[in-house]
Amino acid sequence: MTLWFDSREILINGQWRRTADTLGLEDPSTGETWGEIPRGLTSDIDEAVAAAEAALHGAWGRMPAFERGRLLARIGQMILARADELAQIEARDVGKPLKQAKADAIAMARYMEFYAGACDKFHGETIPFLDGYTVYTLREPHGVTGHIIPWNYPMQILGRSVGAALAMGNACVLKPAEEACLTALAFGRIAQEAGMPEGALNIVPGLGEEAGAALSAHSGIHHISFTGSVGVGQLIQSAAARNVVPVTLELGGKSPQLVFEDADLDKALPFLVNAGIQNAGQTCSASSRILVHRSKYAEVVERMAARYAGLKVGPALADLDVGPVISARQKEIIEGMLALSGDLTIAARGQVVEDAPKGGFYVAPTLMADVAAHHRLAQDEIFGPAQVVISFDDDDHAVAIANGTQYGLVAGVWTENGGRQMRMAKRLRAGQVFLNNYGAAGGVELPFGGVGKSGHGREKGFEALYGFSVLKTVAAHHG
Ligand code: TXE
Repeated sequence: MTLWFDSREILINGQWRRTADTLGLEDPSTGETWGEIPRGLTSDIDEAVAAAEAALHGAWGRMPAFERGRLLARIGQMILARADELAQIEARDVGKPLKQAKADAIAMARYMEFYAGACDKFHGETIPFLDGYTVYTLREPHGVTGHIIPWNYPMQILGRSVGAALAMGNACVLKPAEEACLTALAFGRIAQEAGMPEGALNIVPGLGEEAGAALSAHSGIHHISFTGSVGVGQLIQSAAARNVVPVTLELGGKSPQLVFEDADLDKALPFLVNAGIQNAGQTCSASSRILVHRSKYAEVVERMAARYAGLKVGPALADLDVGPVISARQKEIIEGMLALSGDLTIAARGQVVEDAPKGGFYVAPTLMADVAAHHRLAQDEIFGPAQVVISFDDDDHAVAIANGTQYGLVAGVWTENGGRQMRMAKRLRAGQVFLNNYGAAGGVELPFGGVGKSGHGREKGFEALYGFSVLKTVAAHHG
């Protein structure tokens, strides 16, 4: 595959340039290194933050809100026009099946469209106050925002985070993941072609402990948004605390789907399985726990197992059900966790296709049954194509299991009983609850984020604009 841009270049102040050192670019489908990406260092981050600060006082800072909207809309259109090409790049870089990569490209465009329309519609208000005063609020950008994103959904996570931040007039410094940064670099090229003023968007890939740590600890940033592991989220929050800057953390989960005795199983089944194996299970909102009422347990396990047995795993560009996982390290972590399944029933496994390249990072999807709610595999994020099925006796029991992990990102509920739907929506400890669906087709309009160790703050939808702006109160006394 030939890229239309130089993958070794970073974007600072509207200029593309190489870094002192590079990192290898690995193809998860083959395990082969096929190129190089930049290794951003502290000095590059310093420069990017300075460029972003300068942009706030330059053309970007002066750009009217509706012009920002036009710019984001243009970027959205250009992404759509190149969606196939971006999908090819993402599939190769992340290892995700082409169809899923295409959906991600379209979602990135949708974020641009959504936030384009929001730029000039998100504003302050006037507040009735004492006689002789006029009081109003201004919604202002934080200033320089840092964005550290992972490798699992580079386009979607970039879109939701950078899209909302730019919409509010922030100047961004983006540190994509070292495992997959190509579409972020492509986004930078597109944004520039669309007319992004210099310094408004700076992109510096690099290692987490170098470029990422430098960005999160930088005293020149005014907000940081992070999606990734709990451990790194804790580091980011500590770094942000030292500079007293707000932080948005999205840290994954152990999201359940609850299947009650009156569930429409024909409707539920595709969601039960897809939410576990999509993107090889490397999804923050993956539904890795399926909780089933005892009366339906055997049937659900049997029907999920039948689907698992038909799952085909292979190279991203072959566009099968499941691609490889991102890296040899991630494969090792997942297999290490699955090795803990000795006391469980393996209900079914998917198949790695025979002609899958031997060096690729393939993991056979695994469905585990008869799992106790406190088992490690039912408590810890696996971040691979694996699900556990747990039985429950009644509604209270289901809620206790569902809420019984350290996470709280997403929950799905399958029941035809309207009263139970409403009760569950209130009782489940999660940032998003889906009733008789799961994931709502991505839904860029729907606020997203967690409670507990899943993080805090909300991205996506209109709600994100609160997080990426700061309120100023103006009180005028005029007698
Ligand atoms: O994540 P990291 P990893 C979870 C999932 C997975 C585990 C490890 O359970 O198995 O995390 O994945 C940057 N300072 N999720 O190791 O390290 C890094 O460069 C600043 C859940 O890939 O958290 C990358 O850009 N930044 C998840 C980003 O953080 C640092 C998505 C994510 O990497 C840093 C990914 C540091 N010290 C993993 N160290 C989700 N919520 O969707 C790393 N980074």
